[in-house]
Amino acid sequence: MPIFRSYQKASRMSIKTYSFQEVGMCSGLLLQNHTEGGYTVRAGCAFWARRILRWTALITSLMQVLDIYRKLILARLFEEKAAELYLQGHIYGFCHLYIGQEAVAVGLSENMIPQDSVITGYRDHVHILMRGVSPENVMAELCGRATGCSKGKGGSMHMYSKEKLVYGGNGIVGAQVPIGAGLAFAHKYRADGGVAFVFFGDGAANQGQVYETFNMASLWNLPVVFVLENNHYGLGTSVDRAAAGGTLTNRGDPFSIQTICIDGMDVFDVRDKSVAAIEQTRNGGGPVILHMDTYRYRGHSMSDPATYRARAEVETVKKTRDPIMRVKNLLINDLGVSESEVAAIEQEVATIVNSAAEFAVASPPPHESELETGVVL
Ligand SMILES: Cc1ncc(C[n+]2csc(CCOP(=O)(O)OP(=O)(O)O)c2C)c(N)n1
Ligand SMILES: [Mg+2]
Repeated sequence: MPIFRSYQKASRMSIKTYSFQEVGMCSGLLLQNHTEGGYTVRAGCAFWARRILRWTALITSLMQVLDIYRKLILARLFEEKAAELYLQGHIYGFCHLYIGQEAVAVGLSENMIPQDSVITGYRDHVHILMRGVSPENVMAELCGRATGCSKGKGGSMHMYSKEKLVYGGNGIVGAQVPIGAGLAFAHKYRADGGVAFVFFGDGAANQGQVYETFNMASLWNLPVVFVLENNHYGLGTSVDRAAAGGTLTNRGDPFSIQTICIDGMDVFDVRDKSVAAIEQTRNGGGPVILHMDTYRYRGHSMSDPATYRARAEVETVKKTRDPIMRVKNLLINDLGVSESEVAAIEQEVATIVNSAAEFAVASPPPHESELETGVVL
């Protein structure tokens, strides 16, 4: 990252002095002068325009990295708070945490547009947060409160938002995949520019309905991005014991669906390796599979002590591949952001998460009159 190193001082100075728009406008003006202005001014302007454009790019990059870090921290702290509320008895039933896998949902959210729809399994808290549903509404849903995004009737596994086009939160393994193809069909039919992001796990990848869906999605050239979150375990069974063929990265081959292999613990790999494929799908190129090599730190759900794997395995992943640690190191070691600036972001997000928990716990349960609304009887 030499370009970052050499300009880190300039970018850090600039970020404190100018807003992104100010610097962008300034460089635009200088470029205009360069084309229209007199001889002497021209040379100087071109020099400064180039410099400012470079600074603008750097500031944009730095701001993007800071924003991504904030999102990763939100995902991690939100899930840690959910675990705390579960143990305190505020959350009932199942609660599947996303700790360790944050880079997948965060990185892909960078490439989504508001018209896109999202559907996933039961490990869904972070997916809906990344679509912009507030931490208050998601935490309230976890606690089964009327202020939750599914009015307190879905809980941990069934997060929905009509406004943000999030279609759950589905408890039946793999069931979201054909529904996701239906969402993609709707995008195509309405020509609304959206694509359907369909998340599913390595366990779900052995389900028959997934392959019926691949077949149809490919035949009908649907705008669907299949995101295979391979966290290496389906409940307590490792992918090596559950999936024939030694890999999940060729599962789209019989249907002529391209698979892109991505390090799902590296948010920039997720963002950058998926961007072209998503655009291709958006522009009529048909479905694509993004294979995310990721890992969950906790058990399958809050009630799973995860005794089927060695503690050392988890510790090694935490030490060598943690998605948050990677971005923190980039910020501090390569982009010149100080440890206290990073800590301030963490504190700011912790405050948001704490007040979301307070909001959720203080919210009322759903009213009796809601008993038969929003459900198919
Ligand atoms: C059709 C169906 N079969 C079995 C189950 C029980 N079950 C719940 S979660 C799970 C494992 C799924 O693993 P994976 O798809 O890898 O997702 P992850 O939990 O790792 O995110 C199973 C078998 C279920 N919910 N639905
Ligand atoms: Mg899994």
